[in-house]
Amino acid sequence: MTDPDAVRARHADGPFLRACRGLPHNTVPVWFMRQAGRALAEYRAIRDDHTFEEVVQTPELAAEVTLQPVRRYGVDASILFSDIVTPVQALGIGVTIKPGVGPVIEQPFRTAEDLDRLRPLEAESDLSFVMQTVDLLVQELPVPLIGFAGAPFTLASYLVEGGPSKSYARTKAMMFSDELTWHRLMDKLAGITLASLRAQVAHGASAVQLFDSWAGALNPVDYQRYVLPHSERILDGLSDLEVPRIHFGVATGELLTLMAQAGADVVGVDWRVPLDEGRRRIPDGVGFQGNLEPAVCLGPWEVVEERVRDVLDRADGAVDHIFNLGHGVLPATDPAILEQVVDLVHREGTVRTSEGDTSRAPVGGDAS
Ligand code: 1CP
Repeated sequence: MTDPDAVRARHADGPFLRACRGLPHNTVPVWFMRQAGRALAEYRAIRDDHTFEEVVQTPELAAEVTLQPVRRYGVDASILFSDIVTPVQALGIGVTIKPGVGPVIEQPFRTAEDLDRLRPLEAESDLSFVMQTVDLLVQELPVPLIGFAGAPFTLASYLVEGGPSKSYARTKAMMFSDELTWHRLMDKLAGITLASLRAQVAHGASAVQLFDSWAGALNPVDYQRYVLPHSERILDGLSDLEVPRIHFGVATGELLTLMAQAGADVVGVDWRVPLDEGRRRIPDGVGFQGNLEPAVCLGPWEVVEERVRDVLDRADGAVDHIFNLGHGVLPATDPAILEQVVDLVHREGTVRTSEGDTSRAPVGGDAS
């Protein structure tokens, strides 16, 4: 295993980690949520011969798929190829990733007794294939690796609904009708997520992203009561590791302030919120990431170009802005468009370095 601190030191001066820490840098960093898999023909070629689970559980394949978008797009950060349900799958909860659907749970969680099926995660052994993937990646990656995990609410939504959902009715039914069981479930999931993220960092991930993809289904009052304490426990539980913590969810315009308060160093802004408005909702000292609408990338380049410029204008050269989509890459996206987006952001994105307006306290580590 490569020394994880040496790996992080190697990447510390790159624009992605400097932006996460609010430190001056020359180019606006850019990466894309769901950049691995999805749109790339080279990913589909691997998937023609292997199931999703086989790719995730074979370190050489998972590392290759993680590297593909770095080679193709020239992004400033990579994200581990895995899934938010991988840890619970490793604990023996029957989960299948169905092509075109997403995670499907064999026996959904509906009662207090179901919680007995979730034991604590021993990340080194339960997720040994993930740790081996991280070990391989940090040796060869030219850019920092972002580790990730699902936040408790989003994981609970899959376990309780049994698969993807639009209304989260069963999840909310448990939340409102059996608060004790709800908090016990969230507590167990928070422990699993924290163990997974800490292990990814121990193996050399330079930053982590906590995906609370479906938290936007909640209003701020319910988010604060039923979700925030658990996500806060995870983010707080990572603070001693001194890696930037990114916190993102879809349609979370009304939750941005709370998601920052949960302990994030950077908050991901969904595409529905104008980025300047999103930034106003995020407290000073916390960076922001986003937020080109993914579907715009299905349009002609002239439209994409105009929207990329709009995102850059709204970010206003902030030293703590990381360019990204406002949710994941859509499968039908032409990779050539994403390549052009990266070029445009690197060419035209400017970072203001004047004091006062954008500088902020660094996140742990070497602040020099
Ligand atoms: O580049 C990357 O991001 C690749 C690694 C990755 C990540 C970070 C995958 C591979 N999944 C995820 C996170 C993930 N998985 C999230 C959070 C990000 C988001 O909001 O998009 C979520 C909600 C999931 C759950 C999931 N897994 C879905 C969504 C289902 C739904 O409810 O709408 C799907 C389709 C999957 C399967 C999956 N995971 C990853 C890929 C490439 C795929 C497609 C599977 C295939 O190739 O057949």
